[in-house]
Amino acid sequence: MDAADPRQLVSLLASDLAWLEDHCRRQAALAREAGQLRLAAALVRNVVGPFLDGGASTPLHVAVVGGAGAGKSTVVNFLVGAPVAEANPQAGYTRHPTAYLPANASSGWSGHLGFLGSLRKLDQPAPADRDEDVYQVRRLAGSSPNPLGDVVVWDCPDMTTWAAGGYVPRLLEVAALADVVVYVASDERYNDEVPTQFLHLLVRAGKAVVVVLTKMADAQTGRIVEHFEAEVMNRLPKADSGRPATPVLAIPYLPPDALADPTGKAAVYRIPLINQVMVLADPATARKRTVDHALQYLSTSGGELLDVARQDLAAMDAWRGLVQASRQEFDERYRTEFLNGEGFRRFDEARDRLLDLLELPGAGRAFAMTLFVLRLPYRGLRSVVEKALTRPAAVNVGEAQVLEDAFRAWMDQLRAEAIRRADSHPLWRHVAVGFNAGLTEAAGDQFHSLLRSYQLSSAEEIEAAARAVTAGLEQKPAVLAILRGGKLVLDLVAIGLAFWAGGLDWPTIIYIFLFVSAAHQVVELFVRQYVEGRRSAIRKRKIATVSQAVSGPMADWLARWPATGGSAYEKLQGALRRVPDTIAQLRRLADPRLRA
Ligand SMILES: Nc1nc2c(ncn2[C@@H]2O[C@H](COP(=O)(O)OP(=O)(O)OP(=O)(O)O)[C@@H](O)[C@H]2O)c(=O)[nH]1
Ligand SMILES: [Mg+2]
Repeated sequence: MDAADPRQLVSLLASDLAWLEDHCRRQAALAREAGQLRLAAALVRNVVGPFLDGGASTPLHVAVVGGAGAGKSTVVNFLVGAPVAEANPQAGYTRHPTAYLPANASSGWSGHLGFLGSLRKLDQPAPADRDEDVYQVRRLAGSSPNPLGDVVVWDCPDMTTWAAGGYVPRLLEVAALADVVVYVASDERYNDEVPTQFLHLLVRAGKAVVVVLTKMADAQTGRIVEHFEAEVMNRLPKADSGRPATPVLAIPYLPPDALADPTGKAAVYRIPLINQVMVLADPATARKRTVDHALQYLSTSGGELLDVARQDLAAMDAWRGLVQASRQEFDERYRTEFLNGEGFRRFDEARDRLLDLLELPGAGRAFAMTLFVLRLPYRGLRSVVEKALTRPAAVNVGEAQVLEDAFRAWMDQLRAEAIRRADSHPLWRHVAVGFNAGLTEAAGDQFHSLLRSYQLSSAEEIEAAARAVTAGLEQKPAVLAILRGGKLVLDLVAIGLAFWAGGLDWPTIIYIFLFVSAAHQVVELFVRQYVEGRRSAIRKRKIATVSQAVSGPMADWLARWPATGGSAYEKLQGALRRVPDTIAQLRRLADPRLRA
């Protein structure tokens, strides 16, 4: 997979992130996370993709961002050195990004696949308040050379709320593209929450940032910068060695004629700004830094980006947990309703066969028959007692029936629980709806196919286990001979004891009846014990087999169900699995070129 085409990797990662972003946008509480995912996807499409494609010749990009009416368009004019961007007293006037570039610079960079995502390039100039997913490229007419060189300066819409799904993504696309971000905040709103969060995000994403505070009274400049440093900058993630420090500049409230003449009357404010941007927009290093930081951000915050799926994963875990818990109830029901009442009569036959086997064959048969006759009174008496003591066995419901009933109860429980939790997370609703739309039938089909193969193997297994009770002995004549000999000795001892106790008198007859029966009873006890052991072993085997061959695979099937059939959860799982992997691959592809 390492040899994968970078373009494929870029579009795979971008589409996975886009899918996650879309998934977040459906949940109002995750608007900010959706913004982060958009920024990540835009870093991949606008920065990493062109770099891997060999886009070294593309110009540097400077994006001017900030809250509504902060003075972004005014700052753009300072940067390009002419009042070209429409500054407007109506806050939130600029609604789509506009790129300003020198008259004869190439704009071929905008043709890169996936560049600026869903934003369409306008062919004709349009007013800055056109509220659509578009961007425009305007060439500067002026002949005065810009000290910044061939940089592209972007005027952007504001980001006063993350939930402005319509135009915040337009801003994020350009912010991701930028090699330098100029963050503008006006004196009365420099502390606003959302723009500040946005600034944090940009710094964490490794962007080189210049802060410009605007519109304060001249005398207030120092105080406001200080306050901004304390309130906003100090809370930013600390700059590490690889990240440039963030300078903070101030442009006080200027008269309109100064605004209209950035290179003349406003030059005293423009020059420090240009200088700071020039330091960060060094053509030799800036692009590699942008790419390197983008990849670094993607690698280190990949996990955090995927955190947006935390609730979905928790809901999936809860579903799996429920399936497993109810599976145990299924097993338990099989045990109590079937196994505990099931006698496995084949083992009674096996016991009788085993007793029979211990009797002497051939010439000894007459002796065995004699003893059999001697035991008749005892046997008769015992069967009378047994009949009186044992209650008739309850009719045991067949195994298949018990399994069917337990399965139906299992499904009913899952369905009831899914309906009960339907409002807590979309996954439960998905399952609840599924139960009304084919899940019950599909689960039934799955269950019956598991049941069929289980039943085939199960019948054979019981038969084989019952046969094994005697088969082992039949194959070992020596052991059988020893056991038969033992039984013969026991019978002879019983007879001997009878003579010893009764002498040659009539009570001996009674003693013989008694002792021979007692001896047989002892043998029968051992045989019974042995066969019972076998019977309970098969019981254990049965529950293990049902669990392994029926309820286990069934539970797996059910647990997986929400993430199959092209559902959102299937895509979610796929995206979660792929994203870290794809980022790592892109990093490996980019690293040698970044170090070159
Ligand atoms: N007089 C004066 N007006 C200023 C100054 N800076 C900005 N403005 C005015 O404030 C208004 C907003 O400035 P813009 O540059 O349009 O602000 P923006 O951030 O681009 O605003 P949106 O695009 O609407 O979000 C405009 O009418 C500017 O002319 C200044 O220093 N002096
Ligand atoms: Mg504007």
